[in-house]
Amino acid sequence: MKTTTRREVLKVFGAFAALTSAGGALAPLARAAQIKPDAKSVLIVVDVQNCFVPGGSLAVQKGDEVVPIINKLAKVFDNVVITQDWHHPQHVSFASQHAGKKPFETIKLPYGTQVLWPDHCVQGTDGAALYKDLQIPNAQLVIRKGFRQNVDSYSAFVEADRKTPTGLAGYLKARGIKTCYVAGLATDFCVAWTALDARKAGFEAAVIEDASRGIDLQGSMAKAWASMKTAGVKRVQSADFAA
Ligand code: VGL
Ligand code: ZN
Repeated sequence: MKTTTRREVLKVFGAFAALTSAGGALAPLARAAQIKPDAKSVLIVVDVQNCFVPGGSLAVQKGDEVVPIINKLAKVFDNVVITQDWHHPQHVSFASQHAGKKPFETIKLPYGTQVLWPDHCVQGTDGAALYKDLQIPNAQLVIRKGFRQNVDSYSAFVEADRKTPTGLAGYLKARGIKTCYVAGLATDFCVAWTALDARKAGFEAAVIEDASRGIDLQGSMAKAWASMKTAGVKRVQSADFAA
């Protein structure tokens, strides 16, 4: 009986690697698998605002790194929607509104557990403005969320009471959109909730991982990716998109 030596196995593996690497014979196949957004796809750019980038009041680590990636991605989409976290000055999600409470602790509200945050994205302030380097002139809608004093909204589709729609699903459906690509800040909060609610509203959904950054509060990053996987949210990279 002929036994396959380690050397032979390595040789075969090496040949396959050469074929599939850039420029190899199979490279065109790999390229064909790339995502080409069409008229039925939308890029949802979540909360790329001053408060969430380094130096902001609720800074997401390396949050600014998503900006050049998103600017480039937005150019290949026919449809781009931008979200803005947009809170009442005494918003219920602010730790400052709850005596004895500190940021990142939780409280119970009528609609469930609420994480308390530092004051951020107060309506009309510089902190709530879109980050200056975000350049998406072709964006067609800016949707603001979390503007009611007593209800938060991580999701761009439904407020934290899980009942009140923002209108985004209706807008996208009326425009014939089938697939939502979600990117921005923060992966484990507003990006994840938006992608999960996109699925609930009947859209295909994917999160562009390297075009997003997370807060990662007590395992929230792993939890978010797990729930997204269960819900059928795809996990893609900016390099998967045809340039
Ligand atoms: C966000 C916490 C509080 C987000 C917004 O954009 O992910 N996180 N408000
Ligand atoms: Zn917020």
